[in-house]
Order: sequence, then structure tokens, then C-alpha cells
Amino acid sequence: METQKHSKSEDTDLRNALALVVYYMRPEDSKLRRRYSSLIALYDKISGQDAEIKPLSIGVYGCPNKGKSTLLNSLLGENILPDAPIPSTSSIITLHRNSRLPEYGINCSGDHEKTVVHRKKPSEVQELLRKYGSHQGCESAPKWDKIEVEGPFPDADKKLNPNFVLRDTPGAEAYADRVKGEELKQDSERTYNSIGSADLHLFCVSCEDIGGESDRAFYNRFFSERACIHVLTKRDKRGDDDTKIKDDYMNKMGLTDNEEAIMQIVLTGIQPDGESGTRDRFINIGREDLIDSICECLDPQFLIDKMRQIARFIVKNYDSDETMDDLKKIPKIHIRNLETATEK
Ligand SMILES: Nc1nc2c(ncn2[C@@H]2O[C@H](COP(=O)(O)OP(=O)(O)OP(=O)(O)O)[C@@H](O)[C@H]2O)c(=O)[nH]1
Ligand SMILES: [Mg+2]
Repeated sequence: METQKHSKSEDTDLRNALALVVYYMRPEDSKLRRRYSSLIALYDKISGQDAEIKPLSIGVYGCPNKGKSTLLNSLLGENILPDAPIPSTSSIITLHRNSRLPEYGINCSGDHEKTVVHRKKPSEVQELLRKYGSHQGCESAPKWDKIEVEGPFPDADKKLNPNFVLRDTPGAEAYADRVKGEELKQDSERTYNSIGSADLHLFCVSCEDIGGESDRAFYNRFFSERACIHVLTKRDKRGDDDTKIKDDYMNKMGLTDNEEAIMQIVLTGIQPDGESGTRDRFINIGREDLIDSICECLDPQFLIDKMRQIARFIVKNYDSDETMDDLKKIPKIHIRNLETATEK
């Protein structure tokens, strides 16, 4: 990653200039514009005054059975979120960490109803989430659109922001309207409606069946226009080396190098124990890499460096005369910094 010394005002100028370039792109470039806009929004939030008070949220998304809940349990250090080899998560489950709280408050909400319960132990929270937020719950239990849990989560990974917000979502299927099953349709709608509400998105695909039709449809519909970390889960199920898996992923998903410049790809998995053949509860391949990527993507310096790359890309690939003419019509714009950023 390029790291250069630059002052705060230069960063602000660069950010403003980039925002304007993004804003002035021609309509047919709306896909790129939206993707870059989401990075700018994230940067604004991180560098903004309220970032300390309002914790940033990290959401996981993808088709059913990709290991999304397992991944979050691993970050939480606790098997709290329901997971299963069949469609599992059925509610949007948001976890807020607040270490000062003595117990967990669980807030369920649906169309017209709302209910709040309190529990002391993570295992009790897990039981409730399985009952009300998963397909493994009893049939008679009401299904909630959203479940919010606020509590201490003492075993959560220490590198994460101490007041994190993690969001688990039901596996969604872009072809749900073609697929039989009212539940899958409902799940998918819940997930689709929630995309965009997290500050950082993790898009999950399994190494077992990379780049299938459903993964591609999900990506094209939601993440080709939004910056995200790509997580290739179930690494233990595939023998190839990391580079080969990543290349395969890029090819099958139709991703280009330019797209790679504004996101990260991380491989994660649960390595079975050599002697007993049993599996650990938590991912142990790529876990640290994922946490480092999350922390890096939420770092203003990382976002500034990305914006420099993006600024260079935009000026190189677009009709820069026209864009610059437009920009120059706007007073108080510091084009100088954009030009400096694009020289290298
Ligand atoms: N071998 C292996 N199995 C995994 C891994 N991650 C998850 N699994 C298993 O895959 C199945 C699905 O995992 P979940 O975490 O429930 O997947 P999900 O994406 O949350 O599924 P939905 O909530 O239905 O969308 C479970 O049986 C997990 O134990 C992994 O890295 N390696
Ligand atoms: Mg799940």
C-alpha cells in the first residue's frame, strides 16, 4: 500500500476533489460512481467527529450456507449466532458490544410487534437466537424481521473496535423468485433491504463452489457498486494454493484488476484437527488476516490511499478534459491536490 506523508488539509482537498470528480462522472458511469461514493461516505464517517461515539457496523452478506454466521461467531469468540448445514439464519441479527452492560438485552422487532428480553449468559442468548432468528427454531415461534442484541461480549476479538456493531444476515438468493420456497424469498428480501445499512460489508463465497450462478447474481446486483471485503470461506475444503483460488475467484466472478484495487480478498476456514478429525468451533485459517483487513479498511489512512488510487484511475480512464472543465467552474476547488495525486 502506498503511504505518503500529507497534511490534513491536503487530505481534505483530495477528498473534496475526488468527491467532485465522482459527482461529475457521466451517467453511464453510475456503477463506478456509486462504488466510489460508498468509500467516500465511509471515509467521512471515520474521519468525522461522531466516529468515536457511534461505532461503525460490519455486516456479512452472501448466499445461504456460505459460513457467514460461523465467521461472526469466530470474531465474537462465542457460538452465539445460529449456524447449520441447512438454511439457518432467518432474521437480520445485529450485535452491539457495550462492555459496561452486566447482561444482554435482546430486542426483537417485526411489522407491528416489538419485544425486549434480558439474559445473563451468552448461551441463553444463543438459545433465543436459535429459536427466534433461525429456521431451526420451533415452528410455532414467531419469526422476527430484526433482532438486536446489546451486551458485554467479553470474549470478542480484542483488535476489533471495543464498541463494535456486527450484523448477520439470512443467506439470500438472487433467484429467490424463481426458487421454490416462501421462506427463502422472505429471507432474501430481508437481506436485500438491509444492504447498505452497514458501514463495511463482507461478501462471503465458499471455496467449495466458487463463483456459481447465485454468487455472481448476488455480487452483480449489490456489490459491483459497493466497496467490500471479499471473504472466501471454507478454505479447508479446497487443496489449491491461495493464489490459484483467488485467480479462480476473479475469473469466475468476472472481476478485473481495477476492481481489485479498491477491495481485499481474504481466505478463511476451519482446519480439522489432524488427530481426532474433529473441527474447532471457530475459523483458524485466515482469521487474523480477516481481522487485519477489517481494521485496515476502517483506517482513514487506508481510505486516503485508496482515494489517491481512485483519483488516478478516474483521471486516466475518463474524459478528463471535460471533467476538469466542469470542475473548474465550481469555486473553491483545490484541483492541485488531485493533480498531484494523479502524477505518480
Ligand atoms: N469445513 C468447514 N465448514 C464450515 C466453515 N464455515 C462454516 N462451515 C459449516 O458450514 C455450514 C454453514 O455455516 P453457517 O455459518 O450456518 O452459514 P451461513 O452462511 O450463515 O448460512 P445461512 O445463515 O443459512 O445463510 C455449517 O455447518 C458450518 O459448520 C469452514 O470454514 N469450513
Ligand atoms: Mg447464518
